[in-house]
Amino acid sequence: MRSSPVALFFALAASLPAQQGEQDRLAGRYAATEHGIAMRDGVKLHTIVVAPRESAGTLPLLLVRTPYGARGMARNFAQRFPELATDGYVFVFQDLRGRYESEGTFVMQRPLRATDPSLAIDEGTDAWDSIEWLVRNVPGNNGRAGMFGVSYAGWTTIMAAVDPHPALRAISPQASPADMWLGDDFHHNGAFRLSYGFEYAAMMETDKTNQPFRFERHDVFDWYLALGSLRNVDEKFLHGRIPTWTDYVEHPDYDGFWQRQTIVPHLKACTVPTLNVAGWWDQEDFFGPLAIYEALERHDSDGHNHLVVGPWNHGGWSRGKGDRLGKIPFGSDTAAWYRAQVEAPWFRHWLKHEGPLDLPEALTFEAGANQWRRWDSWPPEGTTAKTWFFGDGGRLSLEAPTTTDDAAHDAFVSDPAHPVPYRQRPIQATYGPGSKWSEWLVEDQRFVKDRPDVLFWESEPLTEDLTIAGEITATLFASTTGTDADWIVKLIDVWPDDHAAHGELTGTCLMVANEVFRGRYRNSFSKPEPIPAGEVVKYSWSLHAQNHTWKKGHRVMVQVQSTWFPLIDRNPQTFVPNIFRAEESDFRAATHRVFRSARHASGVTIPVVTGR
Ligand code: PG9
Repeated sequence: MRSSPVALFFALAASLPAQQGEQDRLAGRYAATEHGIAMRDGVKLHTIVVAPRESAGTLPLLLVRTPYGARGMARNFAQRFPELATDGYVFVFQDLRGRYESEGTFVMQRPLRATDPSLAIDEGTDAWDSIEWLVRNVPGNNGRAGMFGVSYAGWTTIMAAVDPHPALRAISPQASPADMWLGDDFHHNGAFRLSYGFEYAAMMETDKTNQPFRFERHDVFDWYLALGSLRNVDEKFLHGRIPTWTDYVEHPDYDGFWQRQTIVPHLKACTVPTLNVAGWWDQEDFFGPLAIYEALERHDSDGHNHLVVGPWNHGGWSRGKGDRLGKIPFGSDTAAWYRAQVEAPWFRHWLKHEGPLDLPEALTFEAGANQWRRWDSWPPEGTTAKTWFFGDGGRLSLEAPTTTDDAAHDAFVSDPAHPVPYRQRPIQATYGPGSKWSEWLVEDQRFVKDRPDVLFWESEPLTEDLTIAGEITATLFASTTGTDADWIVKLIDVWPDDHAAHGELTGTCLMVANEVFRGRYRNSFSKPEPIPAGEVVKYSWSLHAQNHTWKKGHRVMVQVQSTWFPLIDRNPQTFVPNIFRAEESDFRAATHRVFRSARHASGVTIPVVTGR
C-alpha cells in the first residue's frame, strides 16, 4: 500500500475563518498532511490526516469517510469536534471513491462484495485498506482506530464493521441508513420520497462535488406539481444522466437491487463495540439506526452494542446545544451533553483505555418529561400495549368501538391534483436557502386542520401523564374507490389551550410518530397488487419507536391523510405496474373511507410505560 507523493503540510489555524479564540487555539495545536492512499485495486483515495503537533504519548486514529468533501471537514474539525479534539486524536478525513478529490467511481450506497462474487471492492474494503495504511504509516498512532460519522458517513462506518480491520476497536454509526426502500432516505414502505430522492440524486451525481438542482420556483411544491408524472423527470430534466434516478425508475418494488443494498442481513456479528445514535425527529434516516442496533443486538453476546436516541433532527447531536428543536424546548443542552458525556467517553474508553464507561444498553431522551432514561433492553420490557381507537365525531378513545354497524366510517376525497403539503408552504428546495426541511417533523400540525382531505381524531385532555417507550403501530381498515392508495398516519401530542401556562406552545400539535404505507404493497413488498375497489382492506404498519410523555392536560390526536407532497410522490390511485412510468390520465381522485366499527376497529397501538 502506498501513499502518493503529493503529501503536503498546512497549518490549519491559518485556513480557518476568524472564529472563537478557544477553537482557534485548539485548531492551532494540530497540523494536517494530505495523502493519496492506494486501495487494493490501485485507486487512490484523498485522505487528510490532522494530528496534534505535540503529544505526550501515542494517540488513536479517528476516521471519517465522507462523500461531502474531506477538505471542508478537516478545515473545520475543531469547530465540529471540540470535545474529541480536546481529548486528542489523530483525525483522518477521507473522500469516498469518485467524490471530491478521490479517484475512482462513485456508486450510491455501493453494495457489499458478499452480495455479488464479481465485486472486488466495497466501502468495507476501502475502510480496511485505509486503516491498514494509517496504522503502518501515521507517526505516533497507538495502533487503534475508531470510525464515526453521520448519515452517509455513518453508513460507511457500519460497512467497515461487517468484516473489520483488526485495528478497528470502536465505532459510532450515527443516523446511518440501513434500507433505502423500506424506511430511509429514498422510500418508506415503498412510497417514493420524491423531493429528497430526486434532489439528493441530482446533487450527488451531476458532478464529483455537490451540485444542487436549480429549481426555477422558490416554492418547489408548485414545481413538483407542474412536473406531472415522474416519467417527465428524465424526459424534461435528467435525460438518463443520473444513475440513481434510473435505478429508482427501473426498480420501483423491493427487488434484488434494493435487497442487495440493505446492510441488515450482513450484520451477523458484533465484533467492534458499537455506539448507535439516532434522533427522534430525524427527517432523513431514523429507520436505519434502529434497524442496525436491532440486527447487531441479536449477536451481541459481550454487551458491546448500545443505542442512544435523543430529541434531535438529522445529525442534531453533532452540533449546537440541542436545548430545543423548532419551538419545542427540552429543558437542557441535550446535544452538548451527549457529546461530552457519551461520545467522548465512548472513544476514550475503547481507544485510549481511559475512564470507566457508564453507559446503559439504551439511553433515550423522553421528550415531554424532558429527561434521559436508561434501559436494560430496547425496546424495553414490561410495557403494556394500548390502542387509541378512532370513534365517531372525531373522538379518540382507549375503549374499542362497540358498534356492530360495519359501515361506520369517516371519508375524504383524495385528489392527486390537489395533494396535501407535507409542511407549510412555501416549501424551499431541501437543502436550498431558507429551507425548513431540517425541522419539518416538529412543525405544528394545525396547518392542515382546514383541509377536507385530512381526518382527525382527538382524545379528551389526559388526567395523568402518559409515557410510551418502544414501537408504535397503525392499523387501518380502509377502502378506496380507486385501485391503489397511500395511507399516512400521524400520532400527535396536543398542548392545552391555555396561553397563560403555555405561551407560544398553546394548542401546538407536535408529531410524535408518523409513517406512510403504499397500499399496493400490503401483501408483498416485492409483488405489488391492485387494491380491490370498494372493499374494506386491513393495513398494519410500524410508526417506528418513540419514548415520549404526553403531560397531564395534553390530548392525543391522530391524523390520517393520503398525500404528503412533495415529500412523497403522488399515488395515481389507479393501479399501474410502475408509478415512475404512469400516464397523466392514470392520476384520478378517489374517495377514501376509514372504518371504525367493532369488526373494523382502526387505531394506533402504543407501548405504555406503567408503574413509574
Ligand atoms: N441522508 C443522507 C444520505 C445518506 C446515505 C445515502 C443517501 C443520503 C445524508 O445525510 O448523508
